Amino acid sequence: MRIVTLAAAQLGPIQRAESRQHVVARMLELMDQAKAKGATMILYPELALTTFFPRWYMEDQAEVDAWFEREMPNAATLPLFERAKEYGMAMSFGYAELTPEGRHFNTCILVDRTGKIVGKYRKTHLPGHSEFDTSRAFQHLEKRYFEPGDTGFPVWRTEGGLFGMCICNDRRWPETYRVMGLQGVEMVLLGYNTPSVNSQKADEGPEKRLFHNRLSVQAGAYQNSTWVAAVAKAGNEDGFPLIGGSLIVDPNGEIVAEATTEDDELLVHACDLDATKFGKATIFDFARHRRIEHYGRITAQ
Ligand code: CDT
Repeated sequence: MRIVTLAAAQLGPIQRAESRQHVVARMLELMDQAKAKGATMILYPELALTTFFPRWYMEDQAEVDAWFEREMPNAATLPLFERAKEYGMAMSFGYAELTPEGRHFNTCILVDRTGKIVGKYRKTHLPGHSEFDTSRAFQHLEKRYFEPGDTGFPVWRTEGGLFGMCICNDRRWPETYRVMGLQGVEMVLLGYNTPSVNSQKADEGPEKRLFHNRLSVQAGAYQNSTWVAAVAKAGNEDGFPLIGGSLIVDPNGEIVAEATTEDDELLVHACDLDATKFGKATIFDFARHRRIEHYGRITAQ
């Protein structure tokens, strides 16, 4: 057995006025709980340090850039790195990244138990739109504030296994998991901020959105025989609700832990990475069973 005791650390709402320091204090509280439960790795959501700012329309680039991190770790996040290292706990969280070249990405990192950043992923599938859209009940301006990621979907060998990352909307795309699956991924880590209602379809509410969340994550896990952990930022941010429903899914596609609140909430599960082996050697032995001669359209325009 190769056990990674994973803590999926759901965050409740973060209001627009809430400081990074206050959010980091909440994250540290969850990390303390994770340590007490024997976790060796902790996963936090997409854009974990701030409110989901892409719902706000901004024209002033300085105002936009204030939501971004210019370095990692920085003064606000250093306590996370220090505590995780003290606990010997690996860690992953999402944040808005502003590079020295002035590029903007929706990013997440994987930090090993010694505090070293061993992996960085930049969100590929950016949902939403880039201009103010009067037809929507609320805005989702990821295409305005970020450029599509330039990393692809690598996997990293660390903590005794093969880990991959993706972010929120990426989880709805089978290609996301398959590209990592083809590299032998054993655990996919992802965070999300998903509005509880569809801004363009009033009859699509939280039940349907939670169903699509489970469906995407369970299918990705099963079809690639990998663990997948998906962790929400949940609850009501300044009047805009986000679903909870954080979950850990095993390589059979079965849910082994699921959040019940829309607040800060910790799920802990001992994930055996060796449980990925059976599916990878049988029904999803890609080398034996894939028929790539029929898959060309997937990468054609
Ligand atoms: N953050 C993020 O990617 N949210 C999207 C909302 C889609 S609706 C524009 C998601 O796929 O959950």
